[in-house]
Amino acid sequence: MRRLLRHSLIALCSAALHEPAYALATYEAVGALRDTGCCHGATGIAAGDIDGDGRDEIVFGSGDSQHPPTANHWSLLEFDGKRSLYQLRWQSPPYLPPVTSVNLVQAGQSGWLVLVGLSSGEVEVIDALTLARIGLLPATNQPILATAVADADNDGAPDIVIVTEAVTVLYDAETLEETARLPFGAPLLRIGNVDADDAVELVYSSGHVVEQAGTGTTLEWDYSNNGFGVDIELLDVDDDGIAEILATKGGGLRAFDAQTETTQWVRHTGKQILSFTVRDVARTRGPSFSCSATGMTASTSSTAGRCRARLSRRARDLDRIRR
Ligand SMILES: [Ca+2]
Ligand SMILES: [Ca+2]
Ligand SMILES: [Ca+2]
Ligand SMILES: [Ca+2]
Repeated sequence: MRRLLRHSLIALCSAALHEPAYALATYEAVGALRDTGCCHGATGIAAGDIDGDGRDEIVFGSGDSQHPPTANHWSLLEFDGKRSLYQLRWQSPPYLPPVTSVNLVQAGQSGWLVLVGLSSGEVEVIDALTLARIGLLPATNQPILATAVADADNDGAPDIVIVTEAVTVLYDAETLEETARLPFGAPLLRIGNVDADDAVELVYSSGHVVEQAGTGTTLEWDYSNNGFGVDIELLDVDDDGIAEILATKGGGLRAFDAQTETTQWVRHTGKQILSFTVRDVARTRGPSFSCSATGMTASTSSTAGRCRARLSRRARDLDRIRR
């Protein structure tokens, strides 16, 4: 808990990262939005310096998967230094089947990729720099819930990881060849080292901790009777060199130790936690823990000013939790 106390608790105005959410609010505030969809960022928002100019670009999906007609495209924003705001650089044509997950990832020599997960279970792989479609991964026939790039099978090479409610599929990030299929799925997956062995684990919000070594799959901890929570992140909160599993459920925030298979601590916020991330948003020396306790997505309609005001109010709410 020491690290949590050392860094301030900071509220975010989006389920995604602070800066992209803020930039998206700025972008919408100037009225530059030309699409008529809704819920911008609802199917994913991610940032990265795609063109290497020192400034992040932002990729986000639009629409709400509960209302498929509107969940049908994604957009790329680029910073306009002259006007000091983000501008729409590109917007996809409408998709059918609808988009369910959008992510921007860095995949070794492949550079920056946009992964567009569809309700059909396919994932489009797009070169983020040229916007050319370079592959279509027929992962499953279930909606894509999440995507990631990490060395999930511990062979030293990056993998594209595709997650649905019931299955996880790994692809070689260079060749786009399928390399493994795991019988685990969940709304949310995090990948990191959460125990004493050097391998990274796949940590599912459903409560499964899985180690993949090549094509061999080992279930290392089954907490699925309870599940870790709605939203999970991995962070070494006790400075022992091994990440804990941080999870939110209702108004509670829990830290799980996968090595001892125990709950390390519980915090009750007294409010419904709707979004949560771990990020050095305060530019402190290490990662901060951040969450939104009252729930609002700035990327839908808020102006930058309103976003700031809500941020500060939430920061006070969370400061009370800290004490
Ligand atoms: Ca850039
Ligand atoms: Ca690998
Ligand atoms: Ca490990
Ligand atoms: Ca630890």
